[in-house]
Amino acid sequence: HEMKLALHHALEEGQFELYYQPIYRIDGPDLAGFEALIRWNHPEQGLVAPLDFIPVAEETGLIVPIGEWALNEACRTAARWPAHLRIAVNLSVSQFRDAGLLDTVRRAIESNGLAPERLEIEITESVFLTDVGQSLPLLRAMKALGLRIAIDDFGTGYSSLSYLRSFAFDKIKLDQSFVSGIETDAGSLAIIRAVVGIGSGFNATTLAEGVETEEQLQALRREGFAEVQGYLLGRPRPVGDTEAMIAALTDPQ
Ligand code: G
Ligand code: G
Ligand code: MN
Ligand code: NA
Repeated sequence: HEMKLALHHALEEGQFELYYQPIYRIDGPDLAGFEALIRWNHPEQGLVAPLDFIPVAEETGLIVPIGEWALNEACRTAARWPAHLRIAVNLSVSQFRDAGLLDTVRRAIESNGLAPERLEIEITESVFLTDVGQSLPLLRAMKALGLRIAIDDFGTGYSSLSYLRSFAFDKIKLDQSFVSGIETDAGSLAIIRAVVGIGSGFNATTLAEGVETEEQLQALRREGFAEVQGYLLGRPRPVGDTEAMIAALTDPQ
């Protein structure tokens, strides 16, 4: 249909762009890296958010070439940053049905000369709802390449916790809905504490998403979260702004 043609055209015409949102270690706070978030520069509609086109890309299979572009662009960009900065890239569950995914990931790091431990793959827990027989070996193969694997939007999916035993995630990204309730809602605080326990028990880094206030940041620090991301610390920005920010941090003047 129309949207499929438009997305195909967008890829050929270079209308996709990556924005980068900073991720901080909560102590310091020190910059740990960035999450790459795709945008579509539509010639008439302007900047289109991923929720308005990623679902169609998934249904039509175009997520495979679009995802390959995003992965390569993120690795190409991060390869010129200081080596202590990581790059996180989101993968849709539907990308795990593509037999070429592992080769795509390997090519993205090798052709851009990015040290594999600098790349973090973000995947939601729904990857464990379907096709576990295919996605689990793929996750393990990616880890064997030296990449880090993060579970995204943690706590919002439909799967049970049992998948945590079947794969050693490097990071747990707690969904922002729990962060927004941290001061007002005893249930959110209880979940935040439980996730700190899960992270320490599974040796996974804990990251809280959607941090918007100083009070939330302080509560997360007090509860022992390791990393934070959110509008309080920095919004997703284009590559030029992102690299100006990196330069200002690393350049003594
Ligand atoms: O940036 P927000 O920026 O609106 O992102 C919305 C959603 O889009 C998030 O759930 C994120 O995981 C997803 N997303 C952003 N960039 C990409 C991408 O490059 N590939 C895939 N598959 N999903 C992405
Ligand atoms: O699903 P994923 O976590 O990959 O997507 C992150 C989404 O959250 C993106 O759309 C991003 O723009 C958005 N986001 C990042 N920080 C904040 C924040 O502090 N508040 C809100 N409301 N959204 C945020
Ligand atoms: Mn994400
Ligand atoms: Na998320």
